[in-house]
Amino acid sequence: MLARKLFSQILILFCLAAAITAQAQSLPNVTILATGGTIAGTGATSTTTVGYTAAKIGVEALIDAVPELKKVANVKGEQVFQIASENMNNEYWLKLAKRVNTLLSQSDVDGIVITHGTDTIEETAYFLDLVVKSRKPVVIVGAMRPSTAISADGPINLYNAVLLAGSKEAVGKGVLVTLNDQINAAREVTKTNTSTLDTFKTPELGYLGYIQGSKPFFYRQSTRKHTVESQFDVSGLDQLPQVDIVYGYANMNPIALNAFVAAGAKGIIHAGVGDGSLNNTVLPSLVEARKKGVVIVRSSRVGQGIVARNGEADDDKLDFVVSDTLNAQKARILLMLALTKTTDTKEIQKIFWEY
Ligand code: DAS
Repeated sequence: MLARKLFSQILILFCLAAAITAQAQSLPNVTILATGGTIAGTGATSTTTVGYTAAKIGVEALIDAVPELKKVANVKGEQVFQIASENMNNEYWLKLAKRVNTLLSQSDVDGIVITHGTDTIEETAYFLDLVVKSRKPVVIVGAMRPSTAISADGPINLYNAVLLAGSKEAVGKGVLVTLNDQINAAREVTKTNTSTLDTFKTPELGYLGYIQGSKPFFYRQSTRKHTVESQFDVSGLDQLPQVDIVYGYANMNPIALNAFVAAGAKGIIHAGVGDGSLNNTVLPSLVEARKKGVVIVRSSRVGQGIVARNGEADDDKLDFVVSDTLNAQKARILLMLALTKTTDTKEIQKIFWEY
């Protein structure tokens, strides 16, 4: 009698184990790479939504705070670094990109989520969009409220990011940014509000899609080169060329520009007024910089629209490049990577029209 009871208990345990294994095998394997930011932030009280400290909570605590993750993926966590993302730099980018590519080359990794501060999410996303060597989903996620706040947005954003990174719909779409149930493309996404939950938008060109009821919905995709179509490879790099940004405004002067060039900048992004217009006070310094071999890219501080080649300046004569629709911070990223390949301005202009 006892033996029969024991046998049936063992059988039940075996069936349970088999069911759990089957469920785990049916779920995608998603690795969460944590880098800091508000999503890992803590405030003094539950109503502290400004003046909190970013980058305090580790990846395991972020995962433990959302037990629902286990329903949508087999999740592993790694703390790559722990910073407020205003402190992001090229060294962190290279470290992150190399780790992403190593993990994505493994057959037991189906997708990656990167938790990140919101201040430079759009830059990290675009950098990775240009250097990730896989079609597998890479989803970057942040939060606008710290984890300790009432209605913190981090947990639901992380849940959405993990289900998106494990979805077949996200395969081949390039690096994605998701917060607030919205899905944005890395190339065009930008932070549009200093503090609201819906801050990440793709003004004019629009979201790629939404996440609703634990399911991603796509309505368009980027037409520019990214990930496996990209010629850029950081595997052998331990630094990136210095490229700086000069901001255009009324009554501008060339002091900052001259300082960047003197400090050894290999490229300058000029975030001009309007359609990338150049103030007469800085044009001579730009010409001088170009003569020294510094590559000049005309972008715009406006943020939307195409910077027309030979529109507000004779780019053919000046041997300048135009940024197409890339804002200054994204143009800087593309120029840095382009300079790892060539200093030929005709080649670089082609790159700005392809990526
Ligand atoms: N300082 C911001 C950052 O780390 C906090 C955030 O919004 O994530 O980008």
